Amino acid sequence: NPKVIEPKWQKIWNDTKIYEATEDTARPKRYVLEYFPYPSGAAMHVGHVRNYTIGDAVARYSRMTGNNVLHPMGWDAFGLPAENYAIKSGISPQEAVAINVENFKAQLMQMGFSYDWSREINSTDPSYYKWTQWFFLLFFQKNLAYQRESLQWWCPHDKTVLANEQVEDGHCWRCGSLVEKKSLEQWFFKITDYADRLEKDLDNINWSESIKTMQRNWIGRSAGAELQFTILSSKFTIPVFTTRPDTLYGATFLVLSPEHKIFASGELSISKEVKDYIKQAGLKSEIDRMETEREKTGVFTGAYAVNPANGEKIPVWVADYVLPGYGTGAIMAVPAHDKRDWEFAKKFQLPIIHVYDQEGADTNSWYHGEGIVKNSGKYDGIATAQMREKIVFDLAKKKSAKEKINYKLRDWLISRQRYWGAPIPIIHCPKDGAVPVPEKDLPVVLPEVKSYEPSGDGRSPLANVPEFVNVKCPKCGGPAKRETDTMDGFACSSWYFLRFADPHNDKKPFDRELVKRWLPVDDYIGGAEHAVMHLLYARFWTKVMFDEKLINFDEPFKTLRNQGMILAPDGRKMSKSWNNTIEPDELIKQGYGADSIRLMELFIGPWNQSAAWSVEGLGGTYRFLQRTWTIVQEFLDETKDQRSKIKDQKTVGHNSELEIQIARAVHKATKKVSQDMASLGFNTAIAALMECVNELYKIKSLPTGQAGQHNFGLARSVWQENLEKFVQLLAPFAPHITEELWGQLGNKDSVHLSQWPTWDKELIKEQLITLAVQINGKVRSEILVDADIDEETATTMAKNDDKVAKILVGKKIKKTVYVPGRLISLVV
Ligand code: ANZ
Repeated sequence: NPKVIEPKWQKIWNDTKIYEATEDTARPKRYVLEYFPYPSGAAMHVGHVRNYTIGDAVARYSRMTGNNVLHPMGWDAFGLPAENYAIKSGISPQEAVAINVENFKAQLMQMGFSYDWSREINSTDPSYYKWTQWFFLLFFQKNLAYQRESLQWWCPHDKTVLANEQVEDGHCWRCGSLVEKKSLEQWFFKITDYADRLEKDLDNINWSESIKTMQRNWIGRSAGAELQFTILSSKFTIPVFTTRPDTLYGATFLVLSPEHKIFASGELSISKEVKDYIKQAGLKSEIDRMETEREKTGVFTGAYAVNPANGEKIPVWVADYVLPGYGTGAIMAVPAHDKRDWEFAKKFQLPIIHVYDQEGADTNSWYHGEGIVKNSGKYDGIATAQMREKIVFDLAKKKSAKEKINYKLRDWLISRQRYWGAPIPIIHCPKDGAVPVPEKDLPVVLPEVKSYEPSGDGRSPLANVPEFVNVKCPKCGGPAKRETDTMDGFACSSWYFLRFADPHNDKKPFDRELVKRWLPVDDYIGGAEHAVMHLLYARFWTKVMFDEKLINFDEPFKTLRNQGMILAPDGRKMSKSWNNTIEPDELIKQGYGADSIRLMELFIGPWNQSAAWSVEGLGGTYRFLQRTWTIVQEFLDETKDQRSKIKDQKTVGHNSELEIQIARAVHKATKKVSQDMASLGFNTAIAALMECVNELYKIKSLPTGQAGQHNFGLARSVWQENLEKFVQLLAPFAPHITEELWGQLGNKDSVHLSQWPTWDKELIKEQLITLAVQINGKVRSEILVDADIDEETATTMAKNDDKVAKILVGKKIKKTVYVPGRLISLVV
């Protein structure tokens, strides 16, 4: 009865603290981590549970195979939802988070996850965010945090700026509102300084290719050249970034972005038409401007530039398809080989010169790719790839070209004009500028406020708290004002995995030695939705800390495992709005128990693929546990007079066919489960355990000579030993029932701290089975093979069989079908 045994064991585990990572360094360490959750008010559903169940199975298996396991849990609790909830309900975010954490923790507890709760952390606790602020100051001192006025994505609904990563298709990632641009003084982390390493080091980590590709695309490394164009009758030169310097002779005009600094410099006398164009371009979203199908617009600036290759005079235009944030914000336009430039040239009747030939390409249109250079003076006749190197090399001598790597990655905007975040520890002094809060004054604690409503003018609600704002400058002692922006929640989650190694340290963010002992994280388990946010930011912080010698590794997560999603039974994503969520609380109330839910989470399909939840499936895992329970009870019952003797009796070899059969069934399962765990093959491991129980049921009922009796009495100690092993194999998946059975079988210590069973190769090798061999649907022969033979070997053996070989002479096999354990069918 799960309702009885599950809470009982949860309490005992909690009291005896068996899941705490220990100081013992004799065993190898293993750090298993699931993303620390956002404790929202909504209940956890079975989709969330899958993530934790996978992590827990890995942690438990690692523990039983001799590792000192760190498996911690904490709360990523800053952010907009708590604050919006506070605005609506009048409960402070502090209170709302406390309630949600309690609920969430109870939900995790009732699932029996093996967390080391002594290391619980909460990102909104001043003892935690003190160190988030400390890291901010470290970034500031290293010139990796800076403030700049810039046009920012602004969510008019949430009244805050958003990072690039938080704008999806022009909409706020959280509330879905159409975002706008607003010019504000903002804080940035200089992640671009690390772009090359963030890209290169992806090669050294064991992550899925799809996540690596997403990061690579996001970082957007692009190798090319920067070329200098001088503006006629001016001292100004305009650098352009191009990936195709080989097309320089085809550059028939320059295009500047409307935001280009030359327009504000006063170097050019600009017409009203240009001024107006610049003004209206600023109102368009970048997404619109990047839209390739859009009608091109632009205005001639009146200025001319000199092509550095041939000295020709080309016009300078302004157009909004050139973006301010990429490259140099100016391009050389090569209409013959670039679609946007082509459309622009066609519309404004600008010259078009093709500068390479390509087989099959139409010179009445634009084409791209590689070819043989033409119309390019002394370079004619060489390949474009060669041209790229030559032209840059030649122009470099005149200082009008250099090789250049560009990245799409932008600096990370981390300031938020909201209340519920870690305050940025900076004081603005009219005399000294931005002054860091001295370390001894950290944390800068969030003051209690009356209203959490953002002011809407781009300032956080903290700006309305004079006691908070008005301070003395730490440098000169004069009157100064505190920064009122708070940090993006992703700052807190960029280092939490380090804090778990030393969660209560009040002198430092963590002790270097402790971090060295536990990190990097061995298995990081979570969904793919964090690909270009958390997973990129955490890598960046780790590299900064590595450079600061705070830690001895520069990648935080060795192996990343992205689990597949659990869909609702209707095949749709589980969501409150569809009203199709399934919560474990409800299933537990119905009597299924956490163990059968956990089994279902893992048995439902390969761990990294999506699957729809099924109520029947849950019935299946529940029945499997009932059968497991029953067979052990029968055994205990029928041997109750000899319990103490059985437990002490060591089995030496196997003396009867019955003993061999019992042991073989369990050893076979031991091998399968152990091997599957290495590749997270939970579903196949559980299938093997189900099969094993079926076999044990068959074996126990083999005739014993005594009517109505099982044969437990004929092989007591072998039954004892193998039922114990079986219980151990099931323990990582169904921790409660196994703990109970383990105790009933006479063990004093927890099954979860027991040593993972081994298997006897000889014992399972001997097991041979007969496979039927069919040719065109007719059974032609039988072959004797190893029970766990793979398809390829089985097919080869079938073909080599004398009878089969004779029939196959001169025939071609069109198809083979292999039914494991039963037959091989050949179609000729
Ligand atoms: C000349 C040229 C000729 C180009 C040609 C392409 C093809 P990726 O690969 O994405 O890095 N570009 C540069 N800066 C830009 C900006 N701020 N806004 C819009 N476009 C910009 O692309 C680099 C190419 O994108 C550059 O190479 C430039 O056009 C354009 F046959 O220069 B190219």
